[in-house]
Amino acid sequence: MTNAQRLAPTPQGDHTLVVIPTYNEMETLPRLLDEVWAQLPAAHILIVDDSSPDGTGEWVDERRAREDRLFVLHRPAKSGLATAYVDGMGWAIAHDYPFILQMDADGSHRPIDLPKLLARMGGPDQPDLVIGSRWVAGGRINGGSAKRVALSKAGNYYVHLCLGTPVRDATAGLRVHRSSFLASHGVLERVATTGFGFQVEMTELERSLGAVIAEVPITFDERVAGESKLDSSIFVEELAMVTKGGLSRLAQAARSRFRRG
Ligand SMILES: Nc1nc2c(ncn2[C@@H]2O[C@H](COP(=O)(O)OP(=O)(O)OP(=O)(O)O)[C@@H](O)[C@H]2O)c(=O)[nH]1
Ligand SMILES: [Mg+2]
Repeated sequence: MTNAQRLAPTPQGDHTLVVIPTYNEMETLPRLLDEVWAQLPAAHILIVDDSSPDGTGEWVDERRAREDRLFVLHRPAKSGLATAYVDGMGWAIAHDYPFILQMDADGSHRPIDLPKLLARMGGPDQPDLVIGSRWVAGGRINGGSAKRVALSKAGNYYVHLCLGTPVRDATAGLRVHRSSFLASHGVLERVATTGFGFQVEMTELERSLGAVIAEVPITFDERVAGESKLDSSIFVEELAMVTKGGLSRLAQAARSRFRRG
């Protein structure tokens, strides 16, 4: 066991890199960083910015000049949430952070929930993945339109039906990953999605590779400002991926029934 594997996260954020992908999040990011550090003063934060036209990346460069807990990956063009996370998590592993906390920049994920996620990561069952869940007891969506609630519920039901994923919120975007698990199983190299299907794909990859998964309740707030980057092509990609996974599960079950005779 390496040193990094023996370390436990602390509720202050020691040994933890918070990865935040951004595309035009100037309205929310400055306040968010202060709120994250108010909860996790020891955490480092990595922003993965895709040359946001609103200047988010330049703002991060300026803030970095007087903040040694802040890092940035500048990418030349908008390339999707999935590759932003893959690049950010790869950076975390390369820089020896034992725990990677992923969160959105738009105010949907409450910094006040973060110590709870890290505390769970340090639990006796040593989870490899902790999901901030809207759909376990105590979790909820605050101010969500009926459409948002229905989409999240239906999405999770469909994921469960097709893939059998045994978690309540497989589409959640607030999570903590154990770096040693991601690195030793080459999880990031296996990611195929480009958009929001990423959350479901990561859950399925980690589960199928034997990860111990825990869920803790969180309150998810509707985006507080700025514009959504979620469009229908991303939704279609996720739907296609889950359906394909479901069909291959059915085919596998049929093959093993056939073999048993
Ligand atoms: N670097 C990068 N970040 C992205 C990209 N697309 C989305 N993001 C960021 O990923 C996070 C989640 O995106 P959102 O647009 O909030 O997606 P959502 O939460 O499903 O949709 P909303 O209803 O608008 O909240 C935000 O911090 C975005 O700025 C991208 O292509 N590149
Ligand atoms: Mg959002």
